[in-house]
Amino acid sequence: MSNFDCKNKFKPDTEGTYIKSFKEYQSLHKKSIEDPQAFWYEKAHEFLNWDKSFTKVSSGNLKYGNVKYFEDGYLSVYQNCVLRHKEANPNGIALIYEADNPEEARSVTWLELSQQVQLYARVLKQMGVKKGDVVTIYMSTSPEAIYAMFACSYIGAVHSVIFGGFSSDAIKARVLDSKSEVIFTQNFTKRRGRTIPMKTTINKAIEGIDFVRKVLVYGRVKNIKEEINMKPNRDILLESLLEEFQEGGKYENVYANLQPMSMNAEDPLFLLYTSGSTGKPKALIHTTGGYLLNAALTHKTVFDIRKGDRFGCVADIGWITGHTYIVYAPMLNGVSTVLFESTPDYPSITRYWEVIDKWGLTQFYTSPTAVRFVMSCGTDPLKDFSLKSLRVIGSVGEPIGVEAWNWYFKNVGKSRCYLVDTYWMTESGAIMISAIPGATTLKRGSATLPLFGISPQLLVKNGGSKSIELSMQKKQRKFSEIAENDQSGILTIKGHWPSITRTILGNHKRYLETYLSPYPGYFLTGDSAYRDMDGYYFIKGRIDDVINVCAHRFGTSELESTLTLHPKAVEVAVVGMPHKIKGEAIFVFCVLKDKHTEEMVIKNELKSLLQTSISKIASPEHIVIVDSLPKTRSGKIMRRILKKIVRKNYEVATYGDLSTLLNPDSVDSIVSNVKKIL
Ligand code: 6R9
Repeated sequence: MSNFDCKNKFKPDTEGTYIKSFKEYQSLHKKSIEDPQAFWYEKAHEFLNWDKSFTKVSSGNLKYGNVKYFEDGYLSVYQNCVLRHKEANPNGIALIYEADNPEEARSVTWLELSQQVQLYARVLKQMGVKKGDVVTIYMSTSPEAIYAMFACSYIGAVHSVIFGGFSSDAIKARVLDSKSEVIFTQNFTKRRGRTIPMKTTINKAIEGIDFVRKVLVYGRVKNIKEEINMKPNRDILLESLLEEFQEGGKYENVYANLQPMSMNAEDPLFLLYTSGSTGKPKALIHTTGGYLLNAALTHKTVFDIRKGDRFGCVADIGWITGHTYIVYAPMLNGVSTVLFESTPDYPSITRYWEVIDKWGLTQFYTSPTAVRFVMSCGTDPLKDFSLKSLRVIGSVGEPIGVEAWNWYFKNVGKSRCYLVDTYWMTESGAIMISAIPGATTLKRGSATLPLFGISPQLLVKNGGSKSIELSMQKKQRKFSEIAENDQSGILTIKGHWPSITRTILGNHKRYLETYLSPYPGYFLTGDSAYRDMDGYYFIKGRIDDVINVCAHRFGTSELESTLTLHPKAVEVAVVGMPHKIKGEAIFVFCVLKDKHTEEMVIKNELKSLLQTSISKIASPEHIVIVDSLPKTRSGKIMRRILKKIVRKNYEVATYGDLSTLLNPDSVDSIVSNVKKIL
């Protein structure tokens, strides 16, 4: 852990921050764990407007997975996310749309947002969508997708947003699983200037699925001749339908008085598919009250949200990060939110910095993979941008190695902004571990400390002599909590919090088995972590990402962050391969900044970097230089594909669910590179 011993003495601007000091954080966190009923009662009234208040804060437990929050309370999502801000500030900017082409950028006021959501809701109503029905949204990150999302909760429907880049097979699996009868999509999308079909992808996905009754198609790309094959009676152009509900339209007065649905706090708000390491993707369900409350509270706390802020999360809405921190949290907190449809290098590598300066963004939130990418282009692209409006910059999705942390902090945060490394997951609904501006002293590479209601515990199987052995029933796995600091273990969360996912759609057994049964009383995150002497958490990566070489355990993220310290390495993935003598050996895949670099030289340098920085035992067996790594749309390297390849399994068909894979082409080229050496 020698990489991580730097304590950053950064002094925050405490004026105006939500949490004013470390002491305040500590006492509030203590209260949230020791007296959750009082803590959440207070926050639920501070952040949300209730149509009918609740009498009970929470009930249920992790044993049965029957946790409920605010179960007899009722609230309207539309009132909380849209209406109250429209009434207070109708002409203020709600949405900032940075379309793929910067010239198509536009903003949407709270008034416009409210009008559009109502129109979309009337359309859904007209289509016969009822409370609890699942509506699929397959659209790019755009205002229209947001209207569709809010229109769902307006009438009590549950949305299932699918990443705009997913293939027809991925969509098919999700539509079949969720039995969604109505789909929002668009004719085409734009990505890096190219026109990409969406409607025809949907056509293929739902071929033969008779229960899909309606496909509502937004004409995202205008004046285009290419055929999108509208099926009569099923497919409808959204704009023409919306017109009929507007003034002078055929349905002007139909549903004109449609009121937003008052939802029970435990009613599902949305489902979101996430893939596990095996098996088919699972739909995690998030509820209305608990999810919204923790979205708003974590956003306010972690990003130091103040009135008039312009929040820039450049994720895709199809990821949980998009749901919580592009859509729900900023809208609940009444600040402008950015919808970024493009990529960091289109039309040029200055795109992020242009967007920040153009709109005066106060927060910027992205993934380590994006940071590493802009880092690989050097600091020159930043030179014409002041970025002075920024106060907080954030990272999410994977461990951000020390190198990327330093670069981001210095060049984007100008050593003046707070850098929050936010640790959480689809299942948690909201950030679980993160620094808080104004309160937490930063440490490079650490997500730092738990947020309210989160009680992280490091567990060790079979118990350690110094730890308290927990009383366990027979047959259950024996484990103990690691009480000491300066230790690593399996990262779990003790007990529950308002935004914990309640179940997997149609498979509560799988939910219990995956998250709750392995360590009764604890939620299993699937990650391992190190807790340092000060109680700070360093996420080491997924538990399945540990490589055991000669009985020495190395976390892939530890190896990878060391390798990316090499100035010529843009991105690195490390997996273990079976080895006769060592048990497992280290296999490195590396993407280089400059393709013309002498490969032998760099391979030797990477090798000695691991030997000197970590251990001689960590010397890699093989290093392969590749053009790109297989990744999910949220930027996570799909190591399980690499693991299969280094085991000489070259049959792509046996790689399991690849629906979340962004760049399938990378796989073929890696296979042919690996075949040459194995
Ligand atoms: C929000 C999101 C969850 C997994 C999680 C962990 C990894 C997320 C991280 C991080 C280290 C961070 N992860 N944030 N690892 N530091 N700040 O990413 O959700 O797509 O469900 O992924 O991502 O491994 O278990 P999701």
